[in-house]
Amino acid sequence: MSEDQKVPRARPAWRRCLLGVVSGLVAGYTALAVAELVSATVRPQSGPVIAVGSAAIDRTPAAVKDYAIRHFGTNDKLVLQLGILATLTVLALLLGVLAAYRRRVGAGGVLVFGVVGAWAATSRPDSMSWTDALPSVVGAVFGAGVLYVLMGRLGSGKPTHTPATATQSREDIPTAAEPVGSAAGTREARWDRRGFIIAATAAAAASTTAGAVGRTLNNARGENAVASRSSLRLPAAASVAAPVPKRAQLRIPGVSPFVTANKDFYRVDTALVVPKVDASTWRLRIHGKGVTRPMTVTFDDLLRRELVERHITLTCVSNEVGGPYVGNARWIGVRLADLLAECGVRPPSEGGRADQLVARSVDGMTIGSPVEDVMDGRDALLAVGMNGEPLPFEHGFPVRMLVPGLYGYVSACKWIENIELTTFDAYDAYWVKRKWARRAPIKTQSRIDTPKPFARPTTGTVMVAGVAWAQHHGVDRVEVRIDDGPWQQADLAAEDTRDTWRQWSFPWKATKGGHTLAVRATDRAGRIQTERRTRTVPDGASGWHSVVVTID
Ligand SMILES: Nc1nc2c(c(=O)[nH]1)N[C@H]1C(S)=C(S)[C@@H](COP(=O)(O)O)O[C@H]1N2
Ligand SMILES: [Mo]
Repeated sequence: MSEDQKVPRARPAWRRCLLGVVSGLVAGYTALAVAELVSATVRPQSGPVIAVGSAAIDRTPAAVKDYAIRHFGTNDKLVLQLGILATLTVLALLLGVLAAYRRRVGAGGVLVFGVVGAWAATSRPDSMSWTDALPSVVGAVFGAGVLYVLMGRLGSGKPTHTPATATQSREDIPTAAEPVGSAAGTREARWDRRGFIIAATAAAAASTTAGAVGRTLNNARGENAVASRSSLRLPAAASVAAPVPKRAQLRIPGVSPFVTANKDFYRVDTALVVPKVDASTWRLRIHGKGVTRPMTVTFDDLLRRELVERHITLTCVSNEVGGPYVGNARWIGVRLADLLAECGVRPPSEGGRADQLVARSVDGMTIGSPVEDVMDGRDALLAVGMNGEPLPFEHGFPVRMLVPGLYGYVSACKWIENIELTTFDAYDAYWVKRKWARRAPIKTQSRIDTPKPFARPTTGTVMVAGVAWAQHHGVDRVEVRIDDGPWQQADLAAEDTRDTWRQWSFPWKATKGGHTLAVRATDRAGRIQTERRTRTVPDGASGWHSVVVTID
């Protein structure tokens, strides 16, 4: 028998594939929307995209993370989430096509992704409960259900010329809802176009509503935290920061301001969702080796203590030579060394048993600092304020740590909730497990802020200016070199403290043509910033910053 005789309306394969694609996308959309809604009742971090994204961040090798930070900067997280969404879209579409031919297998595939999401969510360090699995699982069940139902509207995918082979699965038997093909004897059900469109539209519309409600609830979730921050009035510091010397701030356009505004302060962390911690329920526990009197403090306890105010320049180990991940702020907080001493902690130099202080944040980050540095008299702080306001959520509200002279990843734990005294031998913190150094004092560095690379100033005097830092040592000298000429001394702005950066400037009698400007700093111990270029991994970039300009 010939085919045209048997099957008047043989459906072309491409159309079946297309309907599979559409179904896969609707099913994937449903799964994510339902997951969003469920995550709002569990916690925002339990959603599959966030959970898988966070798991990916944790598993990213140092070199890749470094690459991501270098190329996407603070947008690295957005890029990651978009990448996950793009991957899920492709997978949904493939599962849809698969389902068009193997309905159960396709739907089962959606469930597998639910399991992956659930596993990622429950294995997060900040996951406290199996309920973190729910968004992925419930989302996947709905997604699989939608795919299964939509495929039911397609009818059989089996070749049309096998009327008598009897190998069809049960799915091929047309149901009442599926109009049977007009040709007698064929098992090919005509597809239920109307039913498909209705089901797909209904699923998409319901998902949009569910997703929007989930989003709204998730966004409203931090309400208590937001209220606890906006109602907060920080008490005045008992020990105020010495006023910044007038001459610490040069009047040169293009140079980084001495104090970095909160909105301009760089942000580096692994949090895909910024933790919103309610200050009124926040607690910090201090315990561990050599702690004879473990302590738990509330936020009010901290505010009742003597508050100190200091300018401290924070730097990220991921900052490239000439890079932007450095900022200076006026912090207010309590002296961490005092708290530790009250707990009975002694530094190793005085016989203390713990040489490492491990700070842990509410999102499971661990940051290890040398106890010796924290207790050697420098202004290591549990900070509660930044530039005259409570810490912004992005910068660690309600409390973060800061230790002048140490890169952020070994000192500056945001959203801190736990401090454990231990040893470097006994425990490796988060970044150390990922190939970064155990100990990482900030390297002496200098940066040319102006002129910008490839700028084209005109002849005459060009102001070359920037910042230099050598936290907790202090910057004593900055020199500039034009092309292969001699190093020439730059003018240093007044020093605030040795824990802050220093602006510098150099009036350059510029001549026509292309020039390379380089800068180097010398710290108070007389150490000249090394020319030797190193990568940021494992303990911070070194080398000289240089800028190429053309004078017209
Ligand atoms: N909880 C938490 N704290 C963290 C981090 C993080 O990922 N999570 N990153 C650290 C790093 S690498 C740096 S450089 C500083 C950056 O602080 P900022 O974002 O306020 O500039 O925070 C540190 N504290
Ligand atoms: Mo960092």
